[in-house]
Amino acid sequence: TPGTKQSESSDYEPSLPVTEKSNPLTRDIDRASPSGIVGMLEACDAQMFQRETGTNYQRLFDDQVVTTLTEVAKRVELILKDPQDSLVVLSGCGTSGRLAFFISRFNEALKQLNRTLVYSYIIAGGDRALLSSQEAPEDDPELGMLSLQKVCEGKKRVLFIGVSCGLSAPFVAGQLDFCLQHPEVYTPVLLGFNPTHQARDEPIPGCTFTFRSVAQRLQELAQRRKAFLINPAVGPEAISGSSRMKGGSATKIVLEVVFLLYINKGIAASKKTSCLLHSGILQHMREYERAVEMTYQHREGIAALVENEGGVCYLGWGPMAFLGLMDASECNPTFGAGERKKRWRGFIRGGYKDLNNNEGPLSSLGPDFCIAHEDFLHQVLPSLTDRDTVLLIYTQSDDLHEVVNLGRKVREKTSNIHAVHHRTDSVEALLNKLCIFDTFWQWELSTKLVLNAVSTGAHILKGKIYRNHMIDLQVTNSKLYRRAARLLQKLSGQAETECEGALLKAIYRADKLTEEITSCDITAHTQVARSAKKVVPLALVSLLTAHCVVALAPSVCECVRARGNGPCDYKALWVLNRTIQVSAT
Ligand code: S6P
Repeated sequence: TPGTKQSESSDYEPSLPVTEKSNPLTRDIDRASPSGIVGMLEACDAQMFQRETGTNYQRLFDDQVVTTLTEVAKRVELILKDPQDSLVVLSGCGTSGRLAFFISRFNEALKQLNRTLVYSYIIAGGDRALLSSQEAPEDDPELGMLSLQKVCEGKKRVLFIGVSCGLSAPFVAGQLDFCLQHPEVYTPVLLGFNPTHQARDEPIPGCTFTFRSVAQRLQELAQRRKAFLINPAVGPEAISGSSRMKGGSATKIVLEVVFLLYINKGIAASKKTSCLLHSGILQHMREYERAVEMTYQHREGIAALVENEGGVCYLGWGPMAFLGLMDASECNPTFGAGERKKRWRGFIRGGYKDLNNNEGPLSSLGPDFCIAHEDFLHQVLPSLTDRDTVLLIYTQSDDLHEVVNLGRKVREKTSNIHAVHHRTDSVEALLNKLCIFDTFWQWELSTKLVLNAVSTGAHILKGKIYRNHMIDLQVTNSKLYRRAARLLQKLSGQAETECEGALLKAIYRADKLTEEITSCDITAHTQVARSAKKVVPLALVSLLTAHCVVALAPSVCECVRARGNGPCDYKALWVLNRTIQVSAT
């Protein structure tokens, strides 16, 4: 089975796919100091490159994975050689879709080489999902299929790369199924980080296939190189299920090592043998590994950024700025971070002109979609205080006068201003612009890791995480609904039916489960959950405190801790709830 070796005897939480397991390395991350948090994230990220683990899952550096990447690289080359009527389409939901967009910027590199642009992206929910959480379209396979059809209209050869870290998104399954039905045009590639047998097998309403059945069909075709499966395990996420972290980083690494083969110094891959391609891929992967190591050499600097109280703004220049927009947009669904004054926001120098997205300016959708530095100056700067943090993100290629000018304006309002700055001292890299490409991709990865660490760490310190689980997740699609139900079971120790019942009561704000509620399907539940707040905390507290006065706990983690591992400490919970009620009023 691609993705797995023979035995998994030493596996833990065997019923869960790798991407949903809780990572033993971060079990106490909620109690760690800022520096301790960053240290744990470092250990987790290092797992991406681990050659040998006790679990026997296929890994990034495994021969079979690198060979598949080599084959995919050859398909990319065919398209680059004959770009008329051809396309490489990258697609995904949430973070995977944002990375599809980000990586499709390889077009910029092709532009510099005077080559025809071949990369295109699809994100579930359209471009607004680049900047905000749109979790529902993830469940819609037909939408996936239709959007693929639209992008590929008139094309004769398409290399479709569907990214779903958990091998779970119906949106991507619909697209892959469509590719399998039209092999004369489409070569499907599936990228994710679970072995095939752990792909999601839940029925998809209105479909005859599940994600797993699609993955299995791909696997059969992969033997004849008519489809490709890239699914190494990179270890469980630092925060369970948060695939924006390692899943996102590994997506970036895997796709870039393939695409880089044709950019680097303009060497045509056709002149390279399979063996050279193979070693080129390995070499790039090692460079990314080194970039990760070098990033965490700044552990204390990153840790200092983790301690922030108010709002956080990322002000970025160049492509790197999108990483700020991406990280900020992910805080809301991941941690339930929504309070206006404590918002995470990202800004890019020239706004939509610099973003260069398919649908153009989206500012009319509301203030959260105003993303230019100008917008920051008008909307945010006037009310900025010392409690707020501003992080400048730039490289040596950006206009340093501009950086300094904006930095000065911010400094008048808050002393909490910091920078992620990349530069190279290599003369060769400075002289040869093509050479700098490698460095750029690694700078981007490094920036992504820093921002992920800052936002994840800050929310841990704010009490949004219990052990390594996000408690206040939004239950806005079927994957998150299932994850929430599982989490309730794990933390309350109660039976599946009780937990799902408590979840539904919290979604519908109901004392009893009526037939009207229980007869609805998950899609309907998640639609209602979209406008309900603190669903999981409420369900959990109600499961834990049968007779307590229950408030909507701002830090439900304290409630769970009060319970400890033994019987519920009702007195502690009651006192805690009183405190919460008093502080709330
Ligand atoms: C995860 C993030 C989500 C996922 C999305 C797609 O941290 O909040 O938006 O990216 O659910 O997941 P997957 O497994 O299909 O890549």
